[in-house]
Order: sequence, then structure tokens, then C-alpha cells
Amino acid sequence: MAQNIVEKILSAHRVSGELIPGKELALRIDQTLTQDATGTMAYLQFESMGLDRVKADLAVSYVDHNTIQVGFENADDHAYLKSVAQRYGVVFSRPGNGICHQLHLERFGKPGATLLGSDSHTPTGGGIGMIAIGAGGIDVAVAMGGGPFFLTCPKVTLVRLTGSLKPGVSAKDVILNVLSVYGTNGNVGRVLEYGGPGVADLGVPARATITNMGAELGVTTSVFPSDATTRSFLKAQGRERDWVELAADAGASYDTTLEIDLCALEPLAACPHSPGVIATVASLAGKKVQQVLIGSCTNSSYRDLKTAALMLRGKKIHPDVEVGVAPGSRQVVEMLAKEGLLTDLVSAGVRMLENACGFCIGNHMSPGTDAISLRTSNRNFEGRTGTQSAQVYLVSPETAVAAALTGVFTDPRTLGALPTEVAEPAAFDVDDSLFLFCETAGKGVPGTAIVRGPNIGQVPSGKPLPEKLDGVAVIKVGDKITTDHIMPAGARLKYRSNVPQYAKYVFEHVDPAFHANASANRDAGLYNVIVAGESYGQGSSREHAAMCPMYLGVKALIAKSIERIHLANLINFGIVPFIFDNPADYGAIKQGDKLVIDGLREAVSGDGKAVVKNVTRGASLPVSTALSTRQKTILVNGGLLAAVATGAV
Ligand code: MIC
Ligand code: SF4
Repeated sequence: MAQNIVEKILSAHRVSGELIPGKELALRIDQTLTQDATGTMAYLQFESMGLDRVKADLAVSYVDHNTIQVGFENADDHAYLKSVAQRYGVVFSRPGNGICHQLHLERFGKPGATLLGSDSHTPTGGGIGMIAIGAGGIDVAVAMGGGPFFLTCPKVTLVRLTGSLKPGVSAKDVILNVLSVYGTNGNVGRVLEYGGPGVADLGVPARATITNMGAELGVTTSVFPSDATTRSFLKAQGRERDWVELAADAGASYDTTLEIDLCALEPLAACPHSPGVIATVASLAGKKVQQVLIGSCTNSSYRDLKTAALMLRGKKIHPDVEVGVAPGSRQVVEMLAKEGLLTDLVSAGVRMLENACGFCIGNHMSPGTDAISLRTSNRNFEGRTGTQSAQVYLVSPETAVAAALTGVFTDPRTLGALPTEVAEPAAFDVDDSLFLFCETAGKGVPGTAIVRGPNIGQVPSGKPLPEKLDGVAVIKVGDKITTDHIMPAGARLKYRSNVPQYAKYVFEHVDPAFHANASANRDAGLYNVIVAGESYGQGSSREHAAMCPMYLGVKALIAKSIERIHLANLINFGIVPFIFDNPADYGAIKQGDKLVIDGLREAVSGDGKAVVKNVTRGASLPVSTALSTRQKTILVNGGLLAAVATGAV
């Protein structure tokens, strides 16, 4: 039977389950990646599984998020990650090497392979034809140990590209266009497969920008074919041997199709405070801009930064705008330096930033009060920059540079002659010396002492599901609550390895009393329940957004809908993810209400149907949770680690 690309890769990696959309599927994972902000917990959980080494073909541990090192915490984390990598046979990417997704694309990704990463932008690998999926750290730990990854078999949408991009319009505008069509919610359980004649017009960095930001749609992943362009990219990275051709069979079928004519696209921007609020740059023209930042795993490739440097050549940035550039990898910096492009950037007045996540995660370069910041990154959630009142717009590198020069939103096409599309080099500068390959790669060095500074905490353990839930609606939130709302990033990130400490900041900017209220309920023997609207848990893969609430005694969430990675994380940490049967019942609970669910354990192990009794208001609200047998076992045992420890899964 004719297969599309997604079906080809999924069927080649199927361990169990069925390739029927909506059914649970277990996949063999070829490669894993972690980054430092999620990695410490992933490796602590891996350690607790008692395995003697990593079993996946390749596991890489990147340090790219918390590289600022204010205080001892980040440095402690790096030392732990380095030692644990050596001990278990994980490749360690030292700070200074670059951003995980850019580096993985450059040095390790393989068309046709599966990649599981503890970061929601792992689908960047889809740019070279991988099925690359973001997941919580514990799922990645299981995959490192050779265990399969369980997911809901997705529906596949074909995004059929025709035509070619006009000068001044680039990959970011393609994905912003897709976001304008599909929005940031309602896309769970879907993969976007790109195809059509327009694919040939896009280089690998452009494809990777598009698959990277597919994460903002909430899809499981996005994938491009592997063709002659992919082959030249891998060849230029000295890895032509990793290339295989990958195309959909003639007559392959898709659930739905979206047609995009690349010629018809124009520069776009995602407006505050969601990647799904799209406007044309032309409609914003003239609006004053205070900050422009180019970089992040979405737009920090050699192609993007060379384009920026050429646009800035011989010019100066506007006196009212601060401009920063954070390259994606050391390779990119070296190539820019050798070609004199770094000089173009610096002499234009750009502040060169470290090749790391940096500004994107809000750990520096916070804009001023009420400032408008144009960024080439992928998320503009409120407060993510570290400045609650800042207004962040997500744009292409071309639009970012246009504003850097003029001080206002400017359609780059109005700037006059734009540089011609940057050609990929025939050979990239390859220098893998900031990767520490374990001498006995994949085997590990059993005697290695693991370095545990005071910032390295313990993994909290979950308690089995009670027969009955006696609880309190500890918080009630609205729609589109992101993991940044639940577990703030930025300056708080450094507590990632220490759950009791990090838990103090759960919902910090939504309800500053959350920690105190939740702790008081827990200490009084009551369970905490979170009540939410649509699309709860958008954004990152950070499992802390489930782990820290679990630590504070949260045992159930009742929402109108829940996003994929977060849903899996809730189950992994023993929090029951209920959906209102009648969305209007959301109005029947207020913060602080006493809630009781009789027969909770029975409901979860059975058909997932339960009734929430709102004791305070005398209402009975039907709720449901759709769980696989494995997920039921995990919840009943109090989470994945507990279930693994008891041998239940
Ligand atoms: C993000 O962009 O929000 C992050 C930080 O990269 C997260 C991972 C994390 O929370 O560490 C992600 O996207 O998964
Ligand atoms: Fe890093 Fe930002 Fe990419 Fe997350 S989105 S991996 S913080 S660059």
C-alpha cells in the first residue's frame, strides 16, 4: 500500500500497537537528546532505573539553556551532567558549543531515524526527514534505556508547497502562515508532512525553521522529505553516509491537505502574547521598536545570520534600538568570523551574544518596561522575557534587521535591494572538539564518580492513587495556560534540579499565593485540584510543570482540553488529567471550592468516567479521562517511576 513519509518511519519503528490514528503506538527510538534545563531530572530518573548504560544508538546531552552561571547552581548542574554522561555512555556537548536543536541537525540527525528529546522543539530534526518528537525527561530516560516511546498514533496532514519565496520573505513567514491557519490549539494528535514542488525551493535551515516552530501548533511533529538538498547539507557537514532518500509513495493518502503558494506569502509577525496571533508586517509598519534579537533554535543558522550580516553591511543600527545576535552554534560563529561577517554585525552596532538559548528563555536581555521587542524566536508568552509588560513580536531575520535599521516595524521588501538567497556552503567548518565522546561510546565508564553539588536534588516520588479524592480547587485558570505560566523559566530556571526549591515558584505570576495554599492543603491531608480552560499546558516539554505540582499535592486536573506533551507529563507524575464532559461546567467551580471524587481509583482503572462533587456549591459535574491500559497502570501506581519500580510497567 502506498505510504506517506510519516507512515514509513512509524511502521519501520513500531514495537507494538497499531498504526491507526488515535490508537496507542509504541516506537523504537534511535536517538535521544536532552538539554541542561530538563536534563538533570532526566538523568536523575535514568539513574534511578538502575541500568548500567545507555542502550539507544545515540544519546546526546547538551548544555545550552542555563549558561549564564549566576550563583553556583548552573555550574553544579553542568558538572553533574558531564559526569553522568561519561558514566553511562552519553555524548556530552559542553556549554559554548551551541543550541541543542541546531547542533543535532548539524552533527547527528539522520533522515528516516527517530529522535526523542526532552525539549519541545526537538521536531527541528524533521527538517532533514526525522520523526523527531519532544517529550518529558522521564520518557526520554526510558528511551535512553532502550524502552519504547508510547504515543497516540497521529493523523497526517499534507502541507503542499508550490511556487517559491520572494526576496524578503523567508521560512519564518511560512510557519507563521501555517500558525495563522491552524492556531496554537486543537492540533493535538496530528503530524504535518511537507511536500509538493515548493519543497525544492527551501534549504535545510529553512525546513528546520518550519518544523521547529510546528511545536507552537501543538502537533506531535512535522517532517520534510529527504532529497538532494538534504544530501548536500549532510555532505557539507561531512556526513553524506547518513543520507537516505525519503519521499511519500505516489498515491499516499493524508487525513487533510493544506495548500500554500510560497509566491503569495508576505512578511508576517506573531503578536503579543501568542505565536498564534498573526498580522502582516505591513499592517504594523511605523510602530516603534525598542529591541531586536536574532537567534534561538528557530532562526540562528549560518543562512539566517549571514543574511542579517549582509543586510547590515556598511550600515548602522538605529540609535533607539538595542540589537543582539545569538548564533545557533560554534560552527555558525566560526564561519561568520572567517568570512568577515562578524565584522559586519559588530560594526553595525550589534551586541554579540553567546551561542546558546540565552535571551529566548528569558535569562538575560530582558526588555525595558512596556518595550516592544522583535525576536526571531518561537515563543512570545507573556513574561517569558523576564519583563511582564514587554510586548514581543516574533518575526523573520529579514524583518528583524529591517526594524534594527529603521527603529520601527518595516516590511523588509521596502528596503530596496535585499541580499540574494544565501547559498549553503559546499563544506561547513566541522570541529567536534566541544563534544565529549565517551571513550567507550555507548558503553559508559562504570567507575566514573558522579559529581553532585548542593543544587542536585532528588526525584520526588509519587503516591499511589487514593480510592477517593478529597480535595480543593486550589487554583482556577483560563484558556491557553502555558508551561511558562505553570513553572516560570528565566531566572528561576537554575532551580530545575531541586524540586522543593523550584516548587516555590509554581504559578508565581498567576497566583503568588499558590505555593502557600497548595502546601497548606497538602499538609492538612487534602489533595489539590487544578481547574483550567482550553489548551492547558501549551509550550514547553518541561516536566517540572507536572513534577512540582505533584510535589505540592496536586492529584487531578480538570480542564476543557490539554496539550499533548503536558498530558503525558501529568500521567507520568501521577496527576489524573480529567476533561469536563460539558465545557460549561467550568463555570460551576470557583477557586477554593471543596471537591470530592468518590471511586477515583476505580474510575481511572475502569472507563475513565467520574463525577466531581462540588461540595461547596452542591453541584455534580461529570468528567472523563481517556487512558490506555498502560497509562491507567501508571496513574494507579502514582506515576511512571513508581510503576517502573514496582515492575507494573
Ligand atoms: C522552552 O523553549 O520553553 C524550553 C526551555 O526550551 C523548553 C524546555 C524546558 O522547559 O527546559 C521546551 O521547549 O521544551
Ligand atoms: Fe532554547 Fe529557546 Fe529553543 Fe527553547 S525555544 S530550545 S529556550 S532556543
